[in-house]
Amino acid sequence: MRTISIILPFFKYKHYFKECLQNLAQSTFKDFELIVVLDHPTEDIDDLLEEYNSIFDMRVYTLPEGVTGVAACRNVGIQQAKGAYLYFLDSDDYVLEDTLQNMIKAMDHDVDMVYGKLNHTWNNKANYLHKVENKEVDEEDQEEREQRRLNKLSNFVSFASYEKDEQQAHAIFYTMDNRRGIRTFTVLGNLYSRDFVVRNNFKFNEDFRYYSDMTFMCPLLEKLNTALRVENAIYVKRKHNDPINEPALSQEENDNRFNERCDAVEYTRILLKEEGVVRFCLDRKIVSYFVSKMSKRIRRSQDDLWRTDYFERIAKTIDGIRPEVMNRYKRNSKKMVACLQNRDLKGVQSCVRRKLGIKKFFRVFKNKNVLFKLAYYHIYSKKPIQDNVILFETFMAKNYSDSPKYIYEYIAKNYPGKYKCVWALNDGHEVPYGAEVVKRFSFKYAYYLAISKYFVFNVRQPLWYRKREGQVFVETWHGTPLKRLVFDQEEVTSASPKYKQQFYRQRQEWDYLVSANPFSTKTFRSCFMYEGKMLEYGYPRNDILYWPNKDEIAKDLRKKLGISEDKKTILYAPTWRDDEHYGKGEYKFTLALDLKLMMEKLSDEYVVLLRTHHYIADNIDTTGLEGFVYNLSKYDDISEIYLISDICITDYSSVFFDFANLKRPVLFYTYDIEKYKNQLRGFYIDMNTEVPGPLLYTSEEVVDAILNIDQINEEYKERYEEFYKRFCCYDDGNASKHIVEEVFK
Ligand code: C2G
Repeated sequence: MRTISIILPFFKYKHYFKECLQNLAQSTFKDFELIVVLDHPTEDIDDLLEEYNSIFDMRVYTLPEGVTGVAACRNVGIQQAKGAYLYFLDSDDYVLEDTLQNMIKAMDHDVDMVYGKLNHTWNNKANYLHKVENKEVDEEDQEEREQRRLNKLSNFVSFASYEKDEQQAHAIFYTMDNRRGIRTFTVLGNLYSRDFVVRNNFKFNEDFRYYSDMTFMCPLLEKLNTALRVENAIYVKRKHNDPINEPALSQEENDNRFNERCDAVEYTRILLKEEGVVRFCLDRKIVSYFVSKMSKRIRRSQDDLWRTDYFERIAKTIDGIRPEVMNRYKRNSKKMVACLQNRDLKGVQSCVRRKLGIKKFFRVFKNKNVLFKLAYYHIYSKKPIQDNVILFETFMAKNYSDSPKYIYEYIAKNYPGKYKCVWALNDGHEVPYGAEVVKRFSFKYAYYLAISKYFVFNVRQPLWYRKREGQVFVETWHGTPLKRLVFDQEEVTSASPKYKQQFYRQRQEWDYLVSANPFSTKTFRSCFMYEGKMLEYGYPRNDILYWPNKDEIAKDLRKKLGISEDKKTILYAPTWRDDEHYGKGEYKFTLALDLKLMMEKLSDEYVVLLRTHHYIADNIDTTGLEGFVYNLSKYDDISEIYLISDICITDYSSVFFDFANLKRPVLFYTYDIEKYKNQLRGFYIDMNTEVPGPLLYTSEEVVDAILNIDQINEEYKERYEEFYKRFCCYDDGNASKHIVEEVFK
């Protein structure tokens, strides 16, 4: 007999399942049987099952026709299990190498249950571990946290006034999944004695799709005699970062969900003793849900169901709570529940108003920066939209550049006085043609977000922006995609884990999206799930590369920067790396290109124009390289820099798509391509065969390529031409004109 039976239901998302199995295969504890229960999957997983059948002691069962759900799968698992202990593992989650081993060690004591630890993540195991390892752990802080936890626990036991149920109270405290203030019953992360489960006939109620865990867990907790806690047995519960296309059960939107929550609580109550800590916690859970989550919906939701049917439904469930449950709630919450029990909707709404008002007050008090947002919602958004106002922003107001700059200048030159143009610029520097300049996230910015008719942005709008009817949003974006974006990215390591969800909402506010080539059009449709109007005229930011006076502009700029006329120039413009950052939007950059070597070998003929991405917070030290390296990282507009660059070196930045319009040589310094491709992003095109220049891996190779640039030009001539036809086909110097004529009719 195996020691552990792992019960693993599978419904969908093969790629998560694969990772789950891969991680399980790395477990140091091997003495388990794996019981996979299939809930009518639509993906073909035969290859996976076959592969792992030879690695694990594995049995696969399928739910009968007409039966579905994780509850049914787990019940089949329990029935079929032969191991001494049961462990539930969901196919989209994973365990760490030592999780099972650590639990089994504790099971030596022969207990009903060992509870481990549930950690939440949005990431795969490699990224999860990377984050855990890089988290600075302050030992004092950890001790303090542990103490706080113990206090909370003893508080919890006495607070429940069920001292005799101390064992159960401990178990509840450690096994409930405490996410965002609502504690949920979950079976995950614990090891159960099979004998204990079978003897007591604990089962999941198969009528429930979302809330069956409580039907298994509550009676089990009530019967628990002996349990132990193991701190270092981690179950990693994974949130899906694409809840739009691949929602986890907890992220699924379903009209039945609400009623099921109430039904499950009422059903579970029947299985429990009238008095006792488990019943107490079950009741408290539904009250907390009502007070902290549902009440907001009652006040704010557009859907009237929250004030009618749902209101009635939860009132019925809450009528059945034990009276002592309300003891430790705050006065306003008690009043809210009393109003609910009297079916007094207005009373509940006024309690919610008070609660939210107090919360908002403290938020403003703590952080005055939110004041402009309040002004945006409550004052500015009530003012009329002004038909002639256009708000422009590039790279979170870090500079005056990119396509919005060229669209703005076209408007300023061709329609003087017709529009009031406003630029968001953090350093507040002036812009030509007299546009008003406002700081991002200021009162004025909030004002213009609310009353402008038009928006021309090259990045996403602020999360708190809510487009008003009549406003027109032009999203220019900021590059032809080489690296995978948003919905095409499996892991989102750098941005907020809610990135995809937020993006999905934000892109619905875009009326127009600018595309520089057919490839971008196709890719944006998929990576942004964008269905709106596409402006396929090329990039306004590339217009300058076709202007008849571009050589004059270049000459002036060289003079302004003090670059001597007899030197040729090499632009080095790398991108940022998702995993190397200090804080939000602030990335590290370690220069891997040996500029000293370049100076040694190339300075007779060349100078280097160094340009880091706007996300990079590090200031590259160029001491000793004066006169050879010009750091143009703070220069507003890279398009102007292209004009004075004879060669462009980049890595995975989209700059080469634009630079190629000049038909000048491009080199790729891709020293970390394997990591970038496999771990960080992945690419849309094949870097080895489709980009218009060689991939170089060392500084020596870069120097060599520059010394032999004519030969490289010859070698890559054909590929360059194909590339140009494919990616530069729309650019002709008139993108701004076409876009203005179409949008501002
Ligand atoms: N850029 C720059 N200097 C750099 C790198 C980039 O000025 N050293 C500017 C270029 O205009 C470039 C744009 O920022 O086209 C976007 O930079 P990428 O390096 O391509 O990276 P990212 O900001 O992640 O955008 O579809 C494009 C993607 O969204 C990539």
